[in-house]
Amino acid sequence: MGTFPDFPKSCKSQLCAHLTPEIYQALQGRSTVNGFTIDDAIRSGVENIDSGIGVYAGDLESYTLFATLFDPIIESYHGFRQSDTHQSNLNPDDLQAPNPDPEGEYILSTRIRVGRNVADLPLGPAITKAQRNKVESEVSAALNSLTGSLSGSYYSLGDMSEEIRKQLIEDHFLFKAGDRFLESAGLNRDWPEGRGIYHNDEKTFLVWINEEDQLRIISMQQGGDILEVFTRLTTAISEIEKRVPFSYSEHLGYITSCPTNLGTAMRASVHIKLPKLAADMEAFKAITDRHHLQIRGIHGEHSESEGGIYDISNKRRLGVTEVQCVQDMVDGVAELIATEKSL
Ligand code: ADP
Ligand code: DAR
Repeated sequence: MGTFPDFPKSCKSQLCAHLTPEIYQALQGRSTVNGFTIDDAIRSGVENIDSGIGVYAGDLESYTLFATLFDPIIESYHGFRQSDTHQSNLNPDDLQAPNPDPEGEYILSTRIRVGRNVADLPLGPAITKAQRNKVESEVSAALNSLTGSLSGSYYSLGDMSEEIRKQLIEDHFLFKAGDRFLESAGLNRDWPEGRGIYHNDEKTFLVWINEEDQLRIISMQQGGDILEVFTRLTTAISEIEKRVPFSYSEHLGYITSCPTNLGTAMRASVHIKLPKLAADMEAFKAITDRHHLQIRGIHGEHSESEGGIYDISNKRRLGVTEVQCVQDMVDGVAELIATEKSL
């Protein structure tokens, strides 16, 4: 039987905010069909007191068996109640997205990704090595059967030379080795076995296999033609789903290991240079907050901006559709550029 964690006063995570001794005690001795326990779910936030969230799910069942902890975290982070249902809309025809930077003065590149996990299998924190290798084998075979502009090749991380791996990371195509948050969640187990990347010949369509989720389906290109990036992504998702069943629930949408990605599991981002706004971060953040946008550094989560270039993306993922996620980003970026021009 576990001992209630001794969280320091400095802990600001959703885990610290919502795990009470009563909830923890009531979940002792409970485990999912994959043997995943409440201690497994909270380990990342206990070992990394500076976590923002601090919990990961080991399978779809985690979200119901540990609902007394996950539901208040999901409501606090997403503003999404236990009684709400998620709606999906992946139709590019519903997106109003003229290129906000047709002259290419501000937007360096656009990237839209979704997380997906294979139905009826555990998520990364609880998956076995054999199951993870099966995911790699089945998903890479499905990807290698894609045709036309989506056709390309799969490269497993284990067989990739360090030089190619570094180059792909530098090109922003490949994931880095899992950080300490993922390590504590059990998402880096057996690394790099079972992990890899598929990309089409133009490197505008990529799929990461067995990083934080079992699939990260990515469409990306230089410039600000967000509609073209979204259209390619929705076509790819549809083609892959014909070959691989995704874990989905009416209430939570597409199921992911981290609760922050539930629902659409979509992050639509631009790398954008806004030197004048960067000198007035209060004004910058007022615009991004108004459009539900997040500011990241240019080498991914937990990285810093470089050369006045920022990664701007939608913050909302659950309780909104994919079209709304991208619309948030398009509308926010258009206002950022208009403001930059006016300064
Ligand atoms: P994710 O978006 O998959 O949750 P990260 O924020 O860590 O994860 O980003 C993963 C990689 O994608 C990083 O190398 C980051 O630089 C790159 N990336 C994100 N957005 C863009 C973009 N708009 N253009 C180019 N690269 C991007
Ligand atoms: N670092 C973890 C996860 C936060 C959300 N980002 C993800 N899922 N990549 C935290 O609890 O802060």
